[in-house]
Amino acid sequence: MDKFSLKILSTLIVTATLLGCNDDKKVEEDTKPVTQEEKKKEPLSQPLVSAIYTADPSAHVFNGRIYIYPSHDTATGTPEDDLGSHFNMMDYHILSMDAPGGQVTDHGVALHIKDIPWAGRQLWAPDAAFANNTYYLYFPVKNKQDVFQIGVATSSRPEGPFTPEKTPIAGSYSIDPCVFKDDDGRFYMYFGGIWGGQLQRWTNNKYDSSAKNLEGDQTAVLPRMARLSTDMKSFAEPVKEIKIIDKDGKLFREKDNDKRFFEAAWMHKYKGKYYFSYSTGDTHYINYATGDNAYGPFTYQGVILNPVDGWTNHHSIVEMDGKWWLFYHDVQLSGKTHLRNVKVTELKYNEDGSIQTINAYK
Ligand code: FUB
Repeated sequence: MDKFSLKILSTLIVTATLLGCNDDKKVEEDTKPVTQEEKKKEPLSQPLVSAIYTADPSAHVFNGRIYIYPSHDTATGTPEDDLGSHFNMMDYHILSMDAPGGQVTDHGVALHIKDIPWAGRQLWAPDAAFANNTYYLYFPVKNKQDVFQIGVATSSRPEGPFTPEKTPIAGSYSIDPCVFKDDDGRFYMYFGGIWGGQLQRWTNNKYDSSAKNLEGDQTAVLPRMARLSTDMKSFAEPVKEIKIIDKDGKLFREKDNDKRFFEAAWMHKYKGKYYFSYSTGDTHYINYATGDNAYGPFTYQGVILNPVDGWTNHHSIVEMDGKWWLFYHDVQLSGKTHLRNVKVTELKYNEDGSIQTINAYK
């Protein structure tokens, strides 16, 4: 079968699947026709699930199985705006599989916004960790004053259901938590996202609702981090900025928007080095920078993932049985930027520890 016939066949399968999908009934009316340009593109990987829309995949290996903690995109009809109001998610579904390429299980609703007492709207990109014989789900959501904070919920099982704490993590703000366990057993949370993620409104850990997006020569907003207490529900230290520097030791400016941090922090360790990766948002790259300890500074190295279809680019990196995997998303199923689908592909390192850049389309 040639590539074009394959594309038609996969479109038919996807359409048939979506027609059978109860959860996102507005999918059909929201789906745009595939453009001529898209017809030419062959995706590197296929969506892991197609019965629901999923995004922002944070993957972890728990008990020899891969668990994916994604956002659950839904077509709520919320009008699109520059603050991302159309990303109006209400719950989380955890996915799992034996290994990349294996059958994917959707474990159903793991946490719903109605069960989070302090939540207002928009459950965005979550992450998870295991400690104290407990699974912790970390999630950003706007509080009732419309300010993003980060909450935590617990479960005895990696797939949930999760029970949320009654209040957000004290001192937390903005979006996209990534919780990283270092080799000494300490856990750190990396977080933040500018523009709709509100990070530009936080200076010295104080909120200013009138703060504007930065411009031009201004030093770009820096991502944040804090070590977690052993209870995994609080910060053990004040939130700090993380420096991402170029090879000359200089911080990026806002106009360096193909390199500066925007959102979607992820931390992993490879051969003793700390790899801090992130999305550049409006230029749509997943970039990385490396450092010698969990606090940085991190020196910019390059691009992990080139832009994908859709506005957002968001990822996680996980090792299983000696191979490394990049989880990411695009909008293959819907063509709509707020109705995404998670995917996985292998990630490879060069001998010198640099990461081989991935193109999501052949
Ligand atoms: O899914 C909502 C937001 O879009 C995430 O928090 C960002 O990282 C971007 O993917």
